[in-house]
Amino acid sequence: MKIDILTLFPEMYEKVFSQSIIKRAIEENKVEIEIHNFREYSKDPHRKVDDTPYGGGNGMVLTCQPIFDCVESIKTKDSKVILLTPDGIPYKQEMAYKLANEKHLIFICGHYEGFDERIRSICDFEISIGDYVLTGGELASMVITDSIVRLLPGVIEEGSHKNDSFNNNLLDYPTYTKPRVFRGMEVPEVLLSGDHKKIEEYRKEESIKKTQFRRPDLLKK
Ligand code: 6GU
Repeated sequence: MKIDILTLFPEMYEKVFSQSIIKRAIEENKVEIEIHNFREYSKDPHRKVDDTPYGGGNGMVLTCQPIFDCVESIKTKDSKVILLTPDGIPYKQEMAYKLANEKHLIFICGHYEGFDERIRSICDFEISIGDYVLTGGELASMVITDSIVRLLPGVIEEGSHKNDSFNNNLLDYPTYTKPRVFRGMEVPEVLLSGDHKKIEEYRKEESIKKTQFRRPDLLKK
């Protein structure tokens, strides 16, 4: 998979994508991630990328030209162009699975007060990562990229995401490791029993109980 990210703040990505599982996925060519500073595409003599809004109002608005030219220079027939905005479709694990099946994703990070409405015309869809407002799409693009890359074949053990929270609309069951007793807190007996059928039943029950208690909204789906 190839992921291109259009941003005015490329340095934000350096540390995030050079650690741990994402770093390894890149090194093993499971994913290629390229960060583009769309300011470099600006035809303005001062490399301007924003301007004041028609009709008045606060702040600056990202202009069409640099973003259109940047997208057009990297887009192919296999690309999905995604705008990151609080107005977008709420991002869920289900969408992470769908995006993980694409060949090429292009993320556009808005910033400042907003972007020219006509930028939406070059996008296949728009995503929001939650009901709050960020200063820009950069953090959202990192969150979404992380959630997709871990699902790509061979990046982490298949079993580790088979039981992820949100699969089947259930939260994760509790897990324990050594020691058996820590500060008086014991590992549930069933997990030491070696009875795999019983363990599976216990985990399923705990998953359902936890979801009922913490996220009853998930069970209604
Ligand atoms: Cl994708 N962008 C911005 N700027 N704010 C957000 C968001 C995205 N998702 C939630 N809030």
